[in-house]
Amino acid sequence: MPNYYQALPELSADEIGQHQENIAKQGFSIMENAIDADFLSALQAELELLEEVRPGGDIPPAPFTGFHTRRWFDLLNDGDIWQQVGIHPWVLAVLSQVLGDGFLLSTMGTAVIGPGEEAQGIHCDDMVYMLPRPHPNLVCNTMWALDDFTEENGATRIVPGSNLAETDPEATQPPESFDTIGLKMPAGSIAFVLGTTYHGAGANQSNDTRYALTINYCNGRMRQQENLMLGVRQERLMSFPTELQDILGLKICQGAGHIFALDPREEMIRRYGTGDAQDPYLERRNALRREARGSSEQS
Ligand SMILES: O=C(O)CCC(=O)C(=O)O
Repeated sequence: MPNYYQALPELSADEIGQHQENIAKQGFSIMENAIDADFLSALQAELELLEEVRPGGDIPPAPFTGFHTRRWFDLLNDGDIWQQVGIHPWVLAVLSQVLGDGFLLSTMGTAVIGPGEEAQGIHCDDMVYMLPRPHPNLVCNTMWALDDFTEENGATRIVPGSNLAETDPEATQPPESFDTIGLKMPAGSIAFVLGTTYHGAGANQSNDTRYALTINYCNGRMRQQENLMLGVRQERLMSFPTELQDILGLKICQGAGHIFALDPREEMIRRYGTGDAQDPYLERRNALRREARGSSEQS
């Protein structure tokens, strides 16, 4: 597997500061040229593979998550490329300023939106924690544009400055009633969307599918949205890059996350060694997931 970040220049302190300021003031910030052409085509190929092994995505059609949208999760059990997705150097550099030391990867998903999909309800990604505002930054999502994001194909809708609102949006309010802008950006861009920012996927009124990833991070003291520590097969987890292990939770964050009061990795290495990158159970897990999807659609 090539290292897709080998040729990526470092973000300067000024660039990091600018993204931090944009995120604090308007709730979002866009980084163009963050994913190069080879990385984009490798990710496209991976999405095609997912369609083959788990057709239609991992969750059944539903109003909030969409009727023509394919969302795959548990991606760290899939191709090795997902390990790189979790640790984009520009993303990590900005997030360490936004979420603080010890932040975690919270959930990795796809948002592959087909033609005819209606606009998603406007929401905030940290509503999952149900904490009153204002509160410290708990969540920051990153939207990976694998295609150009346009007004027509469902670019994410954002309410600029809503990260400073005193309350979360009402779930019953129709998306059109919010004063949104489209997060227009060229393929290869990554946008930060703060957990308090009002947003939702736009309607896809084009004839093409909009391909995107949503890679979401949280403050190190919050529970991860996806059960990544249990979900990733432990032997495989121990073969991941240290940086990824750290943000999955294999690093103590201000006293939280220990095993036997020690860095969890010490005990994990004792139990599982330094890892086995091969995944004999992957096919079985994909078959089980297909079966579960099939029966949930029949019921
Ligand atoms: O796909 C998008 O543009 C936004 C996705 C989103 O906000 C979500 O799924 O919660």
